[in-house]
Amino acid sequence: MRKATKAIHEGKLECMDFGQVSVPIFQSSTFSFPTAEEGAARFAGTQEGYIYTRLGNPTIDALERSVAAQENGYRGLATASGMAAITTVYAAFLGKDTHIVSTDCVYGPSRTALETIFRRFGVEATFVDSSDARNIERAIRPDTALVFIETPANPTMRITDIAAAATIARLHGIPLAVDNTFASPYLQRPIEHGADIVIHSLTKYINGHSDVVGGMIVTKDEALYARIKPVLNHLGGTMDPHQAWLVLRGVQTLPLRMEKSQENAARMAAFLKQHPMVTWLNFPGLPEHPQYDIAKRQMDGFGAMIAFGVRGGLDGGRTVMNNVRLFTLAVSLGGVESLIEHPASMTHAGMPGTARVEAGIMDELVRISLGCEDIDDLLEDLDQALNAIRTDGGDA
Ligand code: LCS
Repeated sequence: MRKATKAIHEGKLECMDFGQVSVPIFQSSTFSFPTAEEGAARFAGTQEGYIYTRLGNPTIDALERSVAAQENGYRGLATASGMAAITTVYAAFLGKDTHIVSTDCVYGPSRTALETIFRRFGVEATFVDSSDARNIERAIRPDTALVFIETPANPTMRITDIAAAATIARLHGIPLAVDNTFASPYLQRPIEHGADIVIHSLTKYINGHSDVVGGMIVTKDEALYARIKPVLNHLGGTMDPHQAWLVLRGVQTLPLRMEKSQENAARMAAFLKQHPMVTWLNFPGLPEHPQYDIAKRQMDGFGAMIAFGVRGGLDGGRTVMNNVRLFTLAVSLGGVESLIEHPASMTHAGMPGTARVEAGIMDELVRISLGCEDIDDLLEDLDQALNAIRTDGGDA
């Protein structure tokens, strides 16, 4: 099956067939055993069958199979949130006296969790600009146990060469995990480029309707799955069946939404590029983007996220955010509605200011997530909000 077909048809239930077209919600926390012997056999792993929803559930399984198939991975593990997916992967590979190499401009809490919680458990972290993969190589130490990259990165839109990172990690025998949230499997499948683990915040494009928080871990093979699954089950950051059902509903239109959103983003990037109030623009679909060639090689499209700066710096950005009428001023991304936010004071406010600037997250950076509205309405809205800088904000 091709990817748009997979999005709709993978992950159907193979049991209990009443002819249902949609996957039912198995809103049951526990499952009965026909006999004591069978209950014991299910616990021993010698007999297939559900036990308890934290350990497995048919609705959640359907979503795991859907996303794993779209990523061309072995299997998926659904989690309560994207952060539960990330911290579960950290916990599966990191411990006392181990070290992680991570992209510096990852989603703020992915970095803060390492610098605060995991540091208390004796984990050391080095954050590098992984858009030059040689920086990953230079940061690897004998105790490095995980390489974690995010590409495109939130919010700078820097791109990391997944194949180059995978070659380096493999050479040192270290697993490579990739946060694929910004691209979604429709535009990028890291396992095809040599990654071992793919992580998603399902909250974003995969669900796509700004009504669910969820996450997913997809592994390349059975051994990695077997290593991560007990960690997830014991730490308990698992998904709920109703949550899984909502995401199963959303994922079926991922290809349609992604096509429309990225078409809107390309039009918006061209518009912002020539706007007199815009001082700089980061969008991987522009040939002047520093990693345009890498993005072109490893992605099937450039996505729908744009970062930019405006005349008047932070004050100018504030004016834009306070003057939009159609764009919604809110964090998150990847929904059908277009959003605008300010990373330095919102999503990435937990990072120390110096680390933020080093990672390219300037105070003036404004981030937009393009949704599926009519592009002309979006262009008119941002144009009037940008033009408000002339009278209202900054030094313009
Ligand atoms: N990974 C990336 C790349 C993200 O952008 C986010 C959330 C997460 C992981 C965490 O996922 P969650 O636990 O929220 O499902 N990013 C957000 C953002 O940029 N604004 O609000 C949330």
